[in-house]
Amino acid sequence: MEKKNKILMGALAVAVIIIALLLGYIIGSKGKKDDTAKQDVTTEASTTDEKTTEKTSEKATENDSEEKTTEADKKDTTEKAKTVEQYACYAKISAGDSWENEGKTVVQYNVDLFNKSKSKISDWEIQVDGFPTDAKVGDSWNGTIKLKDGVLHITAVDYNKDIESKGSVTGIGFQVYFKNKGDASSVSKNPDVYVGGELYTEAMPEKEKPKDVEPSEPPKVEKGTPFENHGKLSLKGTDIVDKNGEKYQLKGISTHGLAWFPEYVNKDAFKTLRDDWGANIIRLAMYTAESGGYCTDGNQTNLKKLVDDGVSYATELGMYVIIDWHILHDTNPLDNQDEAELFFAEMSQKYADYENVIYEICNEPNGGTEWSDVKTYADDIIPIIRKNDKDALIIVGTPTWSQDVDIAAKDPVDNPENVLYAIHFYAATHKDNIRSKLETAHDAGLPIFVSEFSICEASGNGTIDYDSADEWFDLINKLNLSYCGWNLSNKDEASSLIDSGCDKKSGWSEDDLSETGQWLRKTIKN
Ligand code: IDC
Repeated sequence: MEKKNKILMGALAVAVIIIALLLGYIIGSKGKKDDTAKQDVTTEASTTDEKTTEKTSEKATENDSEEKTTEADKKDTTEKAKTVEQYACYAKISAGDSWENEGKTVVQYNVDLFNKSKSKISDWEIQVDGFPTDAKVGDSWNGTIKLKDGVLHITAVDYNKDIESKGSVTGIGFQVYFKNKGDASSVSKNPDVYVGGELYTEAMPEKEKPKDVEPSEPPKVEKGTPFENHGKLSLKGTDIVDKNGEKYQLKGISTHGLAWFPEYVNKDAFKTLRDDWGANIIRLAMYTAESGGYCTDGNQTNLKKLVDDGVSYATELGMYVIIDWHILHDTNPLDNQDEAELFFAEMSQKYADYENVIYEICNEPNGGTEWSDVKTYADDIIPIIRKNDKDALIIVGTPTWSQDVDIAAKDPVDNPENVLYAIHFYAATHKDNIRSKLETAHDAGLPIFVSEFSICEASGNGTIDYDSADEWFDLINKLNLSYCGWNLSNKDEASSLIDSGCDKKSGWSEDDLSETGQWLRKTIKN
């Protein structure tokens, strides 16, 4: 009897241990899975396995809450989008126009592919899932499009097979015919990118943190200067107003590329522009992608020193000053967004206590860059500046070399306080059609800044059109717009303000100025 009991007890103990071990295993592996999912969202996934886990868990969430598009769902999508962007190579898809045709719903899509990795890629393929199996592809451009079993495959056409490091293929477009209205809603917003047949999973290096810089103490401001009289500026409707709430107009000059004409960043030059021309603002144009650009082969330390010097001189002279992130060849501000984030974090920390500094966050988006991309960029950069500088004026560039203010007016940035939008014109090229964009946007209540213009052709050279220039200025003055004329240099081109035969770096006489220079001086003075 005794022995039997002992055996029974022993068996029971073994069973308890086995159950405990099993439970432990189940709990443990569940915990592990949750951790992986969490990690996928917050840090870069580095192996194919991790990405698969992430996809499965995402699909599960999608199915669970099919009907409810709650805040949580939205968050889930943005978090996924972030994860996708952490891959060195990623694609973005956006649905554009949609219409009915022969009983089908046609949706037009745009896809952009970015290669942020350190190497050139070729043999790429983008896959987008979630298409109904009965959907059909219509017209397409800039890509070879195939739809098979609900997955859309995009491969290169002959001219866009190779994508350089930091390069992109933008403007891939196609139309899809859906049998039922609403079928398009299942299309994935996060395409997968394959390179050489492999899912591209090379992780981006972790984002660099902005350098902590000491806020600079503003220098003493000269008496009787524009800044002393008008102080901190802000927006009231579409108008810039001064510290007393009175309408104010900024009138001034843009430097040429800081890297190319650094000698004009000197205090006497700015003083001449203030005292002899009547300018109250200087724009410091720092190219990001041309030769010597901040994000290409430029010396960042030297460029930042030029910005610093420019800001100091302008501030001592009681002038306002724009720090211009001069994108041009880098057509889409998203291309160098990481650098822009670091730059504006640093600048806004440094100049947090200056009340005369204005930030222009992307000179001229172009090359088909859509407003939605510029807005995405602006909605990321503006909060970075605002963290340090709560109320400085900020200027946002607009598509088509800062002409499409009418498009921006339909969908302004998320935090519009003290934000203006750039319109740029070159009077001999841009006439009524751009002026009417300006009026449309202004009528819609959009605050606008003419942060760059000249009176010659869009090349910055060619003939001057004084009549068109007059029409522009009638409108500028009627709408109380602020402006900066391009460019402070003696380069042999029509837009340069100093005559190409003049070597003086300040104290110019009328004869030292180019035709454009003479015109602009007169215009500002009046
Ligand atoms: C031009 C300069 C020219 C320089 C060129 C570089 O005038 O000397 O070689 O850039 O690409 C803009 C741009 C501005 C251009 C200017 C004239 O913002 O950088 O400057 N322009 O082409 N938009 C419309 C015209």
